[in-house]
Amino acid sequence: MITVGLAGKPNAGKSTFFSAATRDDAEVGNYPFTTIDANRGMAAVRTECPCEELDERCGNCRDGRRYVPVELVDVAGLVPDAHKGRGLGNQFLDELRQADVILHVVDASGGTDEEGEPVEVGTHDPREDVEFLKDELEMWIAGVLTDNLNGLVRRSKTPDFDVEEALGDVLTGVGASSADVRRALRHVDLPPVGDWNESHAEELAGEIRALSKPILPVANKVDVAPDEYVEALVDNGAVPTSAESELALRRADEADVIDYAPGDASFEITGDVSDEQRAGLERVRGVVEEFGGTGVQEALDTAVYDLLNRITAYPVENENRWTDGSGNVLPDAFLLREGATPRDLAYAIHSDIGDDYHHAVDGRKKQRISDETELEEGAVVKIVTA
Ligand SMILES: Nc1nc2c(ncn2[C@@H]2O[C@H](COP(=O)(O)OP(=O)(O)OP(=O)(O)O)[C@@H](O)[C@H]2O)c(=O)[nH]1
Ligand SMILES: [Mg+2]
Repeated sequence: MITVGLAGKPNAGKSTFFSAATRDDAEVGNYPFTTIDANRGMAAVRTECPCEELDERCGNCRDGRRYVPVELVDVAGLVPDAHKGRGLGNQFLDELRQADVILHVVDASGGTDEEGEPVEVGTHDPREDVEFLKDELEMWIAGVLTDNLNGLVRRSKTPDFDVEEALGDVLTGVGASSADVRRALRHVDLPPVGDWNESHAEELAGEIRALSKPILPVANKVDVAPDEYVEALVDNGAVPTSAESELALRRADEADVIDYAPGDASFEITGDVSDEQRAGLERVRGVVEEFGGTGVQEALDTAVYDLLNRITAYPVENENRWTDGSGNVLPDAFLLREGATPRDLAYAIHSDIGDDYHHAVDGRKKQRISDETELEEGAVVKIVTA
């Protein structure tokens, strides 16, 4: 399961985003450090369901919009120098350990200062908030490395020392995989471990951070943010969002007052609403029309499909009807790394199926495909076991 982390300074809207994306109710407040213990819940990324190519809908999507589960973690706000224990300190970093990718929620409205204290909208330039998360993560990882530096140097003198293995052991605490360690070592030009000092540890930490914790900035509160701030953040790759608008739409949809599927660029009022409710929904409509949606779904999709390079693959047992053994159409969807092969899909389903993998059949061509085939987004595949 992919884990997406929500991080950023206090009061930026992380818990609001979390509640909107998961339908869990996390505590929200207009003051710093509302969240102390992390919230965890299930969110989803959205993609086109292959059942649109069939005569009937599969029953596992919403009119062709397929939602594939991912885990979402909303952590306590962090302030500069958190790695030294400021604010709530290091705890949030430990909670980001499992995160495969991080959404950095930035308050684009300029209505909170760098510590998350409310100030007049437009008075704090959010561009100042963008870099510090990366720095804090790097210093956290560098701290783990330097704390273990003496041990590493000592181990490096033993005959069967393996640098990747040793670093992998040290860095499990930050959630770096052995593949991340291997790739990071290839990207940096460092002397043998026996000669490392703190600056070498910091250099490696930068690479490890980039590989194991990619960050997507999210420009939140666009409903009240000055255009200048939003544009500047978007130019820097941020996805504009209004978590509060998304929360309002999801709640109204659950109450059957509107028809809205997360990620849509429009919605329709279908139920009885009071004048006040209607006015609120029309305000949200203004945001949705201006930005092509609330951005919450887009942020999740961009993080998983673009930053983590995932594709969606659908295993089936019947390659003609795209069903499982019980006749369910396209029952499961798996998020695989780009370049994944049918065997990787088999392992994603279950390690036994991976071990017993014999060959695979393409659900569209109805033909056997080679083991080296790189699956594409929306692949429908029958796995045949030995
Ligand atoms: N206008 C506007 N306000 C928002 C939006 N998202 C969140 N807020 C408000 O911003 C304040 C902080 O929201 P939270 O979700 O508690 O922020 P947080 O980042 O989790 O804060 P901490 O837990 O303290 O770190 C609350 O008053 C929210 O209602 C948004 O999209 N637009
Ligand atoms: Mg919070």
